[in-house]
Amino acid sequence: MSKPDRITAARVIVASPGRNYVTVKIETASGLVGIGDATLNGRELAVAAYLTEHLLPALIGRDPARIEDTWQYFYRGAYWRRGPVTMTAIAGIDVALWDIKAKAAGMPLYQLLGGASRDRMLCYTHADGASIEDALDATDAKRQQGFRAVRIQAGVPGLERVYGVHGAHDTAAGHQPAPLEGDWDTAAYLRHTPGLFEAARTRFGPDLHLLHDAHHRLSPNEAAQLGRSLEPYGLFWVEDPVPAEDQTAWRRIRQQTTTPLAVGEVFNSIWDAQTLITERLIDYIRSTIVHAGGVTHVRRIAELAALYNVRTGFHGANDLSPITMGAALHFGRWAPNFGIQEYASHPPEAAEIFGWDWRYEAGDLYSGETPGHGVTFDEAAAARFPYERHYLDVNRLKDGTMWDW
Ligand code: EZ4
Ligand code: CO
Repeated sequence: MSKPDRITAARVIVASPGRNYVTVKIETASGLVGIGDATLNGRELAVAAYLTEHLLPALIGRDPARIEDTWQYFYRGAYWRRGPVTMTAIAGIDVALWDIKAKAAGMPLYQLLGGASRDRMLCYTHADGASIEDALDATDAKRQQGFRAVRIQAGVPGLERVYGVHGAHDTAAGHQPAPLEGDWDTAAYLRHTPGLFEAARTRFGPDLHLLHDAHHRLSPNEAAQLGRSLEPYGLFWVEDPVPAEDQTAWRRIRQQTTTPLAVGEVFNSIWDAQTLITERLIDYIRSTIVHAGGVTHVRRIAELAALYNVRTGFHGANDLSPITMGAALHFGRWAPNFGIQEYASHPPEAAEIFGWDWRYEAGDLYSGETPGHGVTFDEAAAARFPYERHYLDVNRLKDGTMWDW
């Protein structure tokens, strides 16, 4: 066996090309460079500090090929384990190390994972509008771009600022002082939403895959009502109907509706989904590489899911950097239980600091063939886009009660 390589430098770069992205860059003695995404939307600097102060110093001198041991060192080796900050930081390192290993092997990442199960990955994108008509016009525009699966969100009469319709965050330049606030009324939402999907089916016919994100706002019984009321329209899935940490709540939803269910974008560990998967309470697991400990840990989640006939439906909003999309597409190319990949395009300025070889075509995403995960990072260009504090919104009921966003 040849002499092991050695990690000589590791740093974290926070840049805001249209929105904040946290990038881990690792260099080795043999001259290899790997990059990983460690973006945690609205909490970016917490992950950057966790990396800079607590993980990266201990990485120097280690053999980059020992990905599993490095993962265990930072997960099992930590008394305070799990949580979104920790697992996103570990993911940034893990993906950079997979990038290095694949480059050292001269292979695209999917080959290291076990080779292709498919060459294209079905994706879904977002369409939204303040009214049902606007939301359906937006859906039609996506359909004309070739999308075969669309997540539709519409404004609810009487509500001023609804998730998915009115922008996820304030886009004004400079530091945002505090989160924007949305308003919420579950009864109004439950009355309005079936009409949205009835109109979508009427207008677009049976073939278009329709998805919807309830964004954690309902009780289990309300979620069951939503699922039942949408059954006539044959949705691909309803996502996050209830707050995601309450795994046993899903037993009631599952018993009451056949509408397919997806959850997991806020999970950071296999333990968050253990009951959901092993009791077959969901159809799609959405945990993805950046927030759930990297390729090394998400592979465990996907393998467990495969045993129980649960498929992947990875989170792919544009606050996950192009690196995560690159890695996710290699993963999806391999995963035997791949289901669908979320795809929302990145801000145009992101292309000034990231380069990628993955691509969208006619409703599908394709991974590239470049050795590694196929995404590059220009550190000098990143310096032109300094960090700006941005929050995700918060949400309140009409009477002012703090609610789930
Ligand atoms: O709210 O990525 O399905 N997608 C989503 C996203 C999430 C954001 C959080 O950073 O729910 O819009
Ligand atoms: Co979501």
